[in-house]
Amino acid sequence: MTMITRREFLATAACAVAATCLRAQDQGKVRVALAIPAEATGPHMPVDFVGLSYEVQQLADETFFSSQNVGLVREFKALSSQGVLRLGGNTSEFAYWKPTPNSPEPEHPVVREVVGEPKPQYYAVTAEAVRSLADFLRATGWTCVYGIGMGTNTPARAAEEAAFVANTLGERLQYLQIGNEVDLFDRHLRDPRTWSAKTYLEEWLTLARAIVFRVPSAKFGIPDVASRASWLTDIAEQWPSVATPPQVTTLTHHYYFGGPATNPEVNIPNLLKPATMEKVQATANIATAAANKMGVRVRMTEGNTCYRGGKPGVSDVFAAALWAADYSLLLASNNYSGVNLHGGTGKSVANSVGGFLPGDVLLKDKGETPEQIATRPHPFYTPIATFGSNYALQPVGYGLKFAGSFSGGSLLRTEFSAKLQAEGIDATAYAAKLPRGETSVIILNKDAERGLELELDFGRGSSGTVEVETLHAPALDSREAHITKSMTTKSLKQGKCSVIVPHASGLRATIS
Ligand code: BDP
Repeated sequence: MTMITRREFLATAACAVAATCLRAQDQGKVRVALAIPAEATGPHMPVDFVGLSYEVQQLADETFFSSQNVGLVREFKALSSQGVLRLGGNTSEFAYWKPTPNSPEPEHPVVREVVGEPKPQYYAVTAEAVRSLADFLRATGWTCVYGIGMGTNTPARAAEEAAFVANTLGERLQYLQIGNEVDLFDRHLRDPRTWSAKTYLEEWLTLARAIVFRVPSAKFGIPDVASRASWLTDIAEQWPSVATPPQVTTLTHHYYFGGPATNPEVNIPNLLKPATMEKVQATANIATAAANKMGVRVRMTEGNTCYRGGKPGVSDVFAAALWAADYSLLLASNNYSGVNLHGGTGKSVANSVGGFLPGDVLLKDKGETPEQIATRPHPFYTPIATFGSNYALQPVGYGLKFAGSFSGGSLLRTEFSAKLQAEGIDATAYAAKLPRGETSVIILNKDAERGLELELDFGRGSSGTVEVETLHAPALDSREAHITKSMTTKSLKQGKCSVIVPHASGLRATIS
């Protein structure tokens, strides 16, 4: 038996009470039996599945990704002991490499200014910032997917930066990316008449080859599109005809459920309804088919609930936790190698979308005072919020963490989600064999009203105790989330146990 502190006891007791209240409010309970398969025939979920995405501009503050920034180090470690930090975003196109304090600023091309896209405000990424990043990665146990600009960069500068980054990050560098959301370059960075997956690939090869010349072992993720998954198909088709191809280990794309904040369609019911995940599945089908053709895996390197910085009341509430857990596990069951949810400081993300966050305007129009608005995380979707020098995991981050408990395991192939939805409840479920051999099931009851009573059948031969952990908050629109371990363990009876998953909550049952 594990000892728990008084504080933990009170938290757990409060949760048990809360869960009872929630159950009392459940409008009818749906009863379903789920038979957990014995064999893990599904994809392996890498230990570093969990990831975060930040703007490259975040590096302009050399003290941010630093081992001295203890609050941020703590939150990264709490989210995952082995995550992946991806640096990219719109601002990556306006970074220039500054190897020494005396290096002059290069000449920059003129680009079109478009509403919603970042203003062409150039800034330096210094050697000091990269050194500090390396220390931060060592302190957190994380690795990095490092974004080099494409929009306004030159092959010579890209190669020089890559060489320094590869050398300084060493094995903490997973791979490089060149260019962010290249499928949108026709808006402001390239000629819309000629820009395509084909012209992109030609340009990419020039930059990647310049990098490989300096860093022969360089690995790449490609193409980091915003939404056109068809570019992955195009690239996979063109790839066999590329002479001496650079080493691509991962196909990458982004995903935002919707946006911007002013869009009324971006709301909790739409975020959580099954049709949202059906669209995610459709994109995953395209992406994984392309990846299989190239013999690589897919990573969703940047995404979240609502683009242009998120929507208050949707991105920063408990609904986002359930969305993040469901989204991550759906991608894991599609053999994705990981998910990077976008966030960072309000300033860096505001700069990435043209200087301000539409969510702020929304709150102001609703009559919130600047003091009230300041209590919100900025950007609204950030998994880890910055409040002065304090950092705090947000609901969306708790959802990612909950899903991340399967990391290192192998998924069991099930039809659970279809079965639950056939019963008319908006719930999904996933199962995995964990690295130490335990079988674990995660049930996400996204339904706003109905509770679930599940009979989990682990098979007649199964015995042992069942540990239960819940993902919960008072309501879908609460600006909080909790992951709580139940104090009591249940025993399997003839391989079975029953659990109740109240509406708007998640539950993880693990047999040891
Ligand atoms: C993506 C950009 C990123 C933005 C984000 C957003 O890559 O820089 O911060 O959207 O709109 O398109 O919130």
